[in-house]
Amino acid sequence: MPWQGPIPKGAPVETAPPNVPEFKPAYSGQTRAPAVQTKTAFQVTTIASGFRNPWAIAFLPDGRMLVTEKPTGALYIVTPEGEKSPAVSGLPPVDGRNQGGLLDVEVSPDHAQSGLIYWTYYEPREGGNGLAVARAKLVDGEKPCVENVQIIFRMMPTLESTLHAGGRLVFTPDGKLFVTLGERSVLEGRKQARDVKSHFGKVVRINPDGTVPQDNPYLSNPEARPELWSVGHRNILSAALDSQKRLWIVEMGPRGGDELNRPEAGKDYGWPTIGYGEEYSGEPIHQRTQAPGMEQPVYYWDPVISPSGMTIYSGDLFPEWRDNIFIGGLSSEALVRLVMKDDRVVGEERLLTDLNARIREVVQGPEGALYLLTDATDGKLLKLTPR
Ligand SMILES: [Ca+2]
Repeated sequence: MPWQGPIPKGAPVETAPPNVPEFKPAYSGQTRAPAVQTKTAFQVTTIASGFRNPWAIAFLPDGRMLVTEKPTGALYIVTPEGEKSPAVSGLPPVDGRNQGGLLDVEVSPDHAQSGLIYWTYYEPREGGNGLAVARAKLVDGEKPCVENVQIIFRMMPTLESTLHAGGRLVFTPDGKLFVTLGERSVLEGRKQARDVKSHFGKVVRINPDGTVPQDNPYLSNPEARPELWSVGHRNILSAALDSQKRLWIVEMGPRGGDELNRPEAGKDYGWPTIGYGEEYSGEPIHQRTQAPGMEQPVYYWDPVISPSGMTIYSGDLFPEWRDNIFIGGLSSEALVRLVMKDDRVVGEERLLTDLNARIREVVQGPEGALYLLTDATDGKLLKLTPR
């Protein structure tokens, strides 16, 4: 349970009525934190455009960026000035329907020596599909390619769905790799979100070569998938480490019920048994919002923001933003900013609403600027700097 002290009062940024007014927060400040406003003047610069529904950005050590395109499965190298390489060749084919495709990309912490990059994608399989994590050596040049592609993790079981893949990758300073996994949306997948025999609706933790860390929390349960870190999630499209190197995630909820969580080893986050939303039809999903043995979200949104992408700011360009959580908003068409105190949300802001753009990704660049992707058939790579 997070800190229970008094939180500041004030009108929230959200003014629309909730979809599920009968669900009440478990504690004061769990939703609709007071609105706050950034004081630093800033500007938004378009670095590059023409990306077909881009999904993720990762920085190479020399300051260039890797950018993924979801439906096409294309990976590009983009200079800070916006010059785009030809698509990197050698990636395995993706199932690019709907929410599938090429998703996250990360640069290995030892990239300067190994040349390795990691990515997630919806993998076409015999009898269905599923999320996969691959790594390979990036070979630069006029026609960039990847060499020695290895699939290091496969979400199991195989099932047919073009929805809720999850797919964010986060390296930790102790040399592990977190992968966030969705529950596939279809009923058969949703039923497995709290089932330790399935990868659906989980955070998993692996070594960068795909092997299982020997201190993973479910290893003593012979029925459990050994990669599991936490269970009971819906669709995790946002994940980042804070200054203490702890993992935070945001889950895409149903109608109402997007959740900010800080997943801890071996804990159950309750989906689909508890939550704060309802079916898109208006039918109930949950009888209740709390249950023994299941964790409460740190914060939730109803109506939803539709989260995708996340960074916890640690740069020098915007001192007032340090340790704030930034989340891309799809349906909310905003960059959502959360001000934190002792692991509670004490302020919320919606930035960039004048762009009228779905924000898919937000990462901090090496110089402390924020870099964003808009989700559109002509998606843009944007940079946010002080004016
Ligand atoms: Ca939950």
